[in-house]
Amino acid sequence: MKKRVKKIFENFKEKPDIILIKNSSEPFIDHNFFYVTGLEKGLFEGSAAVLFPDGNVDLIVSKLEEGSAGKADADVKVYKKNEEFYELLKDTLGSVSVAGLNFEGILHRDFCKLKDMFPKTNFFDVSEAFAKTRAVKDASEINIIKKACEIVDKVIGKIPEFLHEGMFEYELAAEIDYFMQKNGADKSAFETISSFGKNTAEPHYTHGDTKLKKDDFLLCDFGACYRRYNSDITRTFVFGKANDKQIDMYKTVFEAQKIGFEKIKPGIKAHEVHDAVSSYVDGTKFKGCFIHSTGHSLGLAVHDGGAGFTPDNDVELKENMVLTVEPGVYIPGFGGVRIEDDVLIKKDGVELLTQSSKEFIEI
Ligand SMILES: [Mn+2]
Repeated sequence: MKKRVKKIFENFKEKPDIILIKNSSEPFIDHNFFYVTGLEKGLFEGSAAVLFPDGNVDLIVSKLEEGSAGKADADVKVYKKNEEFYELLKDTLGSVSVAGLNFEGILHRDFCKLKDMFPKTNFFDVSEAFAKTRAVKDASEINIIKKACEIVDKVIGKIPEFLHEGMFEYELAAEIDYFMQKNGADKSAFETISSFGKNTAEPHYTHGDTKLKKDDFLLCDFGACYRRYNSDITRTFVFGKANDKQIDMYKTVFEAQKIGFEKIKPGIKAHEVHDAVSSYVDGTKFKGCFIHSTGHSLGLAVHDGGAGFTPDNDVELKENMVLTVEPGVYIPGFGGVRIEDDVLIKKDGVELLTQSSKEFIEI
């Protein structure tokens, strides 16, 4: 993990003396804490990691995390009472003059406390350096993400068995979540989307008590969280016989995704992928029906920052970035189609990490 810490410091023109990662209580736990420690188990509420330019890491953790923290390649300091935490932090930071903080991860209350405690220290935001470093995955991260993708592929294969006429959306969501864990996921990466009929036209609908009817669309969008890394997949089906409009929508999205895959390569800008995909959809009868961005970076967070395929993202694509490619077409009151896969950027294109079939639509 020392390599990762050094890489973060390399992403600055003017380096800070140290970087401090400070966790609060769930859900305000910084993913970067796990990025720099590689720790897979433990909650680490109220913990801190202090990073040094030579790659060394000091951890300050509560007594109840002492065992878990011991697995990290770091110097571990343990506190029992809150005041002890701040004493240990003072010892570790000493009189640093420039300290980096993740402004996207620290509570404002904690920031104020730090400013009071260290009035001579200049704190600045290092969130971009973290995002930039984390966007390019190392070999161990790629292996873990591949496993998270294998899990969702297995579940997609099971979906036809789960379905029966009249079932509720929440029942399908429960089956998906259960089978992810049964196949090794630690948990769902996010609240599973399982939508039927016209609900499929709402991209971020989760699930409710709509019943599955014959010839309706059904859309499943879910991910597995495995050893803290996430996968994310979407498939859309018709339960029964697809009509011409449904087939047209599906073919358009299928083609749009292919255009995205073909466009992706190191050296181009992230928005170019989105531009290619959205202009294709806008050249069909479904103009204006693709209402979100083409994809996002994937990693410790489901929306990992850094390299998303959004209309305004100028970030240059690099080898070993992992992103989703997920075009969609949505018609309010009728339904929507989205197809999503996870890709690894290689020297001359993409490797598909999720490999579930999408040739079929009727189930
Ligand atoms: Mn996604």
